[in-house]
Amino acid sequence: DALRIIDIRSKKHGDADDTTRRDILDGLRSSPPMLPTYILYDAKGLQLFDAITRLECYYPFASEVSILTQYAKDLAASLPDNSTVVELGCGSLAKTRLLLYAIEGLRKRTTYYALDLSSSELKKAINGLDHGLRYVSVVGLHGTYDDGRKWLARARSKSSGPLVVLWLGSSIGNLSRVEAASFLAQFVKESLIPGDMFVIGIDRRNDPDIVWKAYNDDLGITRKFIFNGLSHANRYLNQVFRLEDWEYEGVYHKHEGYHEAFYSALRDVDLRGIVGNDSGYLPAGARVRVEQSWKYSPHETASLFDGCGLYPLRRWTDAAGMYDLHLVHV
Ligand code: AVJ
Repeated sequence: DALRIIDIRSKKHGDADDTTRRDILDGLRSSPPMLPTYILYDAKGLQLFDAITRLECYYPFASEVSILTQYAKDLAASLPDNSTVVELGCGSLAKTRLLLYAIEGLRKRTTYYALDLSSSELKKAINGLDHGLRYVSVVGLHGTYDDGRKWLARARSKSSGPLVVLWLGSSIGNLSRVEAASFLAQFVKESLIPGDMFVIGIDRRNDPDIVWKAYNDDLGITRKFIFNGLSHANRYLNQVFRLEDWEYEGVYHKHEGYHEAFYSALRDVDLRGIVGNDSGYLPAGARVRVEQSWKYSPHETASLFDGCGLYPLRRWTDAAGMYDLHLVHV
């Protein structure tokens, strides 16, 4: 079987680079200053994230793996026959393969579309699947979430089979609660029809110390992952960030329920030349946010789904009760 990867990017090459550059500058000009979270996910970033998932302290991954290990068959059985499954941000496919082989085991004809930002990592991930899949056909989609949503809206109008959107890893946590609700609502409105489903992994509001440790490991892998974002940003900004001017700082806001990752300036940093105004002057101690990881109580999850027209069908939880995999439908 030839490896199929479809390039669905709306912006390519130079245009995509211009957008990234503009997103970075807009972020630095805003107050408080920030960098776009997607800057963390170049090929190197995906590899470092993969290293994070092997850390014992990064429990969301282990929890989701344990849920899929135990319940993949149950989940596969809950999916319709002849469905099209589209995964947002498939990464290394380490977790998804558990579901794909469960679907295969039940002999349910399924087309699986793996969407990700890095085509090289996508190729590796798909190649890494064994060739034992006969009922499940695998196709890569190279693009952003937005590209994926638009592609899905077009696919939806062409096919009448059921669609299942797979969004694992509590990646929904990288959006604020309001953004998460409108992201899901936009999918429901533009790309899905009644009967279509979402499978979403969501991390709970766990013990604050445990959450903090998940993002502040002793080996410094998370630090490397976050710092790689600065190196990635540097490729768009003529190397303006000197890595030695910055430190990684992770803060868990327990009342609001989110972890926040910052670059914190170790000394005064002057980026006015590139930012174009005074907001480019970052005094020692200034923080540039790059990521938020929001956590959900069962009540918050229920109102998230309720608010965007998604109805809960099933929920699978790990033994420690820290993480849920939700099956919801439109
Ligand atoms: C894969 C986006 C869900 O926010 O928990 C892990 C990324 N960042 N450690 C998360 C991440 C730092 C992760 N997501």
